[in-house]
Amino acid sequence: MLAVIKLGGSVVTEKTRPYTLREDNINLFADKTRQLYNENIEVVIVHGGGSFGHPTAAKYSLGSSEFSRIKAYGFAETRYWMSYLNLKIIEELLSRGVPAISVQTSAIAQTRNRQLHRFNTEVVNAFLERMLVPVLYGDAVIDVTYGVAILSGDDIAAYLAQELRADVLVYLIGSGGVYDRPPGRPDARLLREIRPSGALPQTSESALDVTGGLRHKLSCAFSAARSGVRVAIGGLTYLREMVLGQDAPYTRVLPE
Ligand code: IP8
Repeated sequence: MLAVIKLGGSVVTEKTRPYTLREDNINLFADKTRQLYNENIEVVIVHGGGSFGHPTAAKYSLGSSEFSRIKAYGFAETRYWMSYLNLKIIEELLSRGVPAISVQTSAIAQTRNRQLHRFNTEVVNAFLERMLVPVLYGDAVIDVTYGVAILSGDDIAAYLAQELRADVLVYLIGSGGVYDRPPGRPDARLLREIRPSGALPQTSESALDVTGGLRHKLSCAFSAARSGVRVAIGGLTYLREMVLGQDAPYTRVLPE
């Protein structure tokens, strides 16, 4: 069984406090991944930028057109912070005996018009064949139209799930699933199912997000679901249940 897990930036970092890790969640994620790995479930991890990637990319307007010397520096700084965050996650997995291997996204992916254009899936597959756990991330990448762009981990996870014919794609998010209204509100209700033809939930994303937040995540999730991958969106607590398709409080993404 193959699971592609997108580990949301808001799960592993404090989204409102720049460059701050959520170490408790990183540890819990590593514990749960060890359990899956020990049950011979193949895992590919893709993490988001959280308060490491997004503020840096925004500071240098990496998503806008016109490349410049200052953007070159911003590209390098964004890459630095993403590598830093990636290594923190890898460290915890390795210390639990999980053979996690960092895959530098910008070395194997490019965009055109800010859409995924080239991606070396073979290298990810070759790592899987050798019982490794590849850990990729949303990243600053070469864009053949605009010079550079930000490629979201949400796109990478959906793309890989389809290309590798994963059994399941899980989006782990800080709020624990998709709600009918902003999750902080007392009357907010977890949606147990969501489909593209239904109304999109209202969100109140205040933290800086250069890649489009929940709306973008849902469009990636729907495209994977339409291609036949089972897709779930939920919190870290129920990672195992989502991977195995068991009943628990999370959101199932239906193809139509
Ligand atoms: O948080 C964005 O990845 P995401 C990565 O998965 C950067 O959208 C560098 C902001």
